[in-house]
Amino acid sequence: MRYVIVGPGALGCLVGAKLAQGAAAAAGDVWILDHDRGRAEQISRQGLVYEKSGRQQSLAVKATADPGEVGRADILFLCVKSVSVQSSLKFCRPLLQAQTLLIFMQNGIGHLDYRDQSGKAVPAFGCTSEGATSLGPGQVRHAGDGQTFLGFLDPPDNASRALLEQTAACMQAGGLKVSVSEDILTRLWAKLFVNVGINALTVIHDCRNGDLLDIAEVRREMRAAVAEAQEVALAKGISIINDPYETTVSVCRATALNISSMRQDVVKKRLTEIDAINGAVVREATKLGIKTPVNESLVRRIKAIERTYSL
Ligand code: KPL
Repeated sequence: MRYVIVGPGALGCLVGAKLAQGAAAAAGDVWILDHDRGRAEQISRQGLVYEKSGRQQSLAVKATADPGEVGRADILFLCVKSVSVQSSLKFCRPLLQAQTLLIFMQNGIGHLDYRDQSGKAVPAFGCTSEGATSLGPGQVRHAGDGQTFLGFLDPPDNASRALLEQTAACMQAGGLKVSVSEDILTRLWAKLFVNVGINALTVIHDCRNGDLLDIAEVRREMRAAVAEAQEVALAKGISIINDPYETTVSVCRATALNISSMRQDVVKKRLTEIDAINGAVVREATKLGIKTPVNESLVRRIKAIERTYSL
């Protein structure tokens, strides 16, 4: 079984490392496909460096910047940021064969429309509450345990379903908590609530996930942002499985030391996923005639920070 991870950021490295651990037992192979040739060469030499609780481990993977070298992908994890989905799909197009399972792993809901651009591949979606912090090229700190869900938005054929279950089993063998969900849309929204409540606020307050809980005013803003997203979800008929605010607080605690992906983006002066997270809530709310002032304000403040990059 050939697993290909496109985008070796924090999440891509975590998924790659865990698949490499799991695939070793299942005789699969793991490739990293990276548009950055220098980084691909470095990962090829050093492997993926996985750090947990202060201990580092290097996991051998193959890495390249040339899709032709990979040949084929049985399962392709698209771990790039939502802002890069379109260009990455073009980049890895040669690997997307009939029956390739293409798993979108973006935060937010902005990428859901791209499932029509999967070519011959079968689109699936994933979301995770694992805390992962990038430590450098191909290096990741597993900063907090979470749970990962994988699933299809459209009913799959039997072979694709079996492939997704096999993938989940491989990640489990690597030590992640992974389930195949029959209602991934609900899970994607459940993850959206968490990102709505955490990511932008960690940028605005320049803090780790856990620190958000220390200030009453910040907790109030988190609660209000999540409540707006919940109202939109309910109006759209999305099921709510757990209390969104309580879940957000639990994720803050479980990933207390993690630097959120949005804060990692801002530190590196990269465009953030604000449009796919709080921005998506605002867009959906507008269609439904619902007011979302807290999310609008979060979007405005993050965009103002992005504008300072060029100064
Ligand atoms: O998904 C995350 C992110 O940083 O994007 C959380 C769960 C908030 C962990 O940091």
